[in-house]
Amino acid sequence: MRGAIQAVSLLCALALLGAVAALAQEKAAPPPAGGPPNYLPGSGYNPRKGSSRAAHGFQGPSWDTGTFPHHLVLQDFNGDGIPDLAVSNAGGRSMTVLLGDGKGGFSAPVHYDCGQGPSWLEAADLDGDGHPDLVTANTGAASLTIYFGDGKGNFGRRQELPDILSPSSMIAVDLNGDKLPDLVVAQPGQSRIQAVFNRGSGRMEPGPAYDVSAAPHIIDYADVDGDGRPEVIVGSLVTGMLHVFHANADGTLRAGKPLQVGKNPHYRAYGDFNGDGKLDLAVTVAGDGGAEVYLGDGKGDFTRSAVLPTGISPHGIASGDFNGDGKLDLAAVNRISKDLVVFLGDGKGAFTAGQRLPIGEDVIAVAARHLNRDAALDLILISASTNRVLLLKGDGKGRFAAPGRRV
Ligand SMILES: [Ca+2]
Ligand SMILES: [Ca+2]
Ligand SMILES: [Ca+2]
Ligand SMILES: [Ca+2]
Repeated sequence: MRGAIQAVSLLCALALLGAVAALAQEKAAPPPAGGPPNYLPGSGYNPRKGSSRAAHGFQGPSWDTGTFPHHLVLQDFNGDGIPDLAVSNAGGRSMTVLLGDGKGGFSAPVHYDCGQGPSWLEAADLDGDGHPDLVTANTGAASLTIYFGDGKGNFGRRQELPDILSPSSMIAVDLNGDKLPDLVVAQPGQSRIQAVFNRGSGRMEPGPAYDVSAAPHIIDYADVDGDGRPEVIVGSLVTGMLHVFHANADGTLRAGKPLQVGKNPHYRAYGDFNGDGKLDLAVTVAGDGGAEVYLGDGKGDFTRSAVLPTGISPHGIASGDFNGDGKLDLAAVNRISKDLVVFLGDGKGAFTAGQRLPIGEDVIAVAARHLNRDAALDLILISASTNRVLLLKGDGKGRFAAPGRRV
């Protein structure tokens, strides 16, 4: 277990620094051979002092977060039809909420206190009042913090759920078909995932845990076998396995066939990349400096169709049709080479390298959305070296730039 904790703390989330401290003050190990460290000297990020804005980083619209933003969600919090943004700040004890203005910008950031080291957050209507709520997974505090939204963009009432060990990543998904979103948490310190059931009105109750291989990190869900029920998928940083779990009618999970991918898998993007109506996936493999594309057979099996060189230490990845040809494309961000790279899909499962845009910052996550009124998808990035949200506007032809700058 010690090895797993150390590996996670180095390979992925500075977020897990808090967890490491909490878990008997495990001593930090040197970077593993062949694996990328989380941060490099000169990267601008100092886990002890927080970070400072890089002199030559991203020049464009940005919004401040708390220390070490690690994950973002986009959802409409105030019901105006425009996506809003929430970010978990893993280096401290806060989350940041920004309301979209529909012109590609956001309101002034509002910061909310939560438990120590929130490496993750999710948005879901947990209490069933029709308004999205926010949950942070507090790695250092071994807890979840729930904020109930008022539908106007404010998050007032707060509830703590203690004794959720080392939560590093989390999804909100209805496991048992009662239409109430439940939670599933990845627990790298325990090498397992744990369900947290929604018993109504936002009352959350810890459920069973399921073993996975060492250092599970990013968890999400997708209906990979096409039966209309979600599969829960979690990637192991150490083994490179994507563990797939099928949900039973009562909300318990059963392990399906795992998928072996490359080294240190991080974020995934889902979509039908070859147009056969079956869900496919792309995953960043940080230790290999790439992203891998797997085509689904609609029954839960996947075959690798592409290995895409992204850059050094890719984490975030997003899919969308960036050039308007009706075929899904990919964008990935690299933490150590500090850039964004776009791959254009051919609609058959292959991709060609497109734009490579230097950002000059430790960009850790990315999401693709329509943030203004044009037809082109835009990108939101979070920078862990300057603690801010960055905006890149799409030109609809597959390229991105800071607004006001040439694409
Ligand atoms: Ca909104
Ligand atoms: Ca709600
Ligand atoms: Ca497909
Ligand atoms: Ca396309």
